[in-house]
Amino acid sequence: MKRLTLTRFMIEEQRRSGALPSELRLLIETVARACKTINHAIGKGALGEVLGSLGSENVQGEVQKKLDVIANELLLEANEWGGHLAAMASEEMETIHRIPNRYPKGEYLLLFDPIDGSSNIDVGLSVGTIFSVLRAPADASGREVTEQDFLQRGSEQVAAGYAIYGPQTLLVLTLGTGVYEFTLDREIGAWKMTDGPLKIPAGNCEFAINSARHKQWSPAITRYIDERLAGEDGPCGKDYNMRWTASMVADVHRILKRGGVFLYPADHRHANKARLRLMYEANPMAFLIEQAGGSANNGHERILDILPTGLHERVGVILGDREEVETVAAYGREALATAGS
Ligand code: AFP
Repeated sequence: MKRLTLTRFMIEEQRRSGALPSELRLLIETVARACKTINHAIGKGALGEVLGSLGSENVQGEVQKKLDVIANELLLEANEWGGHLAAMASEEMETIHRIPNRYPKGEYLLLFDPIDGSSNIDVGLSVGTIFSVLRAPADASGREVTEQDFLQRGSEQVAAGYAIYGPQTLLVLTLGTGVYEFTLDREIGAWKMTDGPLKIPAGNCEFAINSARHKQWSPAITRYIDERLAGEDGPCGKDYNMRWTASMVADVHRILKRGGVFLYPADHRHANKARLRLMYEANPMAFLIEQAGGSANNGHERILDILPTGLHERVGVILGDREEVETVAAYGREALATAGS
């Protein structure tokens, strides 16, 4: 079966819609090439001396794994000379990375979590790279790009995707016209389309949540999970399954392929305490999920509508099957109405 390569897919998309600028196509090609290099580094494992921690902490106060830093450097080096970008931002860097003056600047902003799920690296579980592309403000071409230029709603994204470094090496991408999956042909190093346009299958009774955090849950989340744990004897009338990989990329990919819902709610006791980062985790995943017919909110507000106040802002995330996500939001509205009455 002849499969489209990523390059041919994007060139044909460019011809079909005329809406895919060459600069954006070349940016995605560059990111995809960097993900191949990251995949190679991860695949070496202990043999490549790339496992374990550095002993340092990142801006999030999280222990940095060697591969967090390696992957971050690979993405910066691959993307800073191409002329597509005005600047980059990463989970691993406190502030933005401007394009050095020795290189031409472009009109896009690239944000990424270089290794998502890094706590899984040393134990051989799937991890990934998440990326998001925004346009730099029109007036930015005549001045230095600032962090403020990145603080755009997720609905402004022009592309988003992730790579998964697992049993297969996958790249899942949206350019705003559907979600497409590419598998790395490791023999020739080409990304080949293996699925798409992806649509989240409805009715899969499967939820992903870290149940150890139940003390953080609001009454609405607790009600939603308790009902699913009650299974066919409870109000759902059917049994549910649970999965938690501690790698958002892996959980989101499972949902895109077979349905279900992912929940990492904000801490109910301290509304500003959440785990996942808005700009380079929640926003790109929300864009992909919505493009595949699903929903993504923070329990009451659509993720892609949130106006960021900081580069590393965190947010509660409920995403996946539209009906399940809406059920959680409805329980939240009911809980608010009850509390207010
Ligand atoms: P790390 O990259 O620090 O491992 O965090 C992964 C993650 O951001 C996301 O991919 C997971 O869904 C979530 O954190 C797992 O959080 P818990 O470790 O609290 O389950």
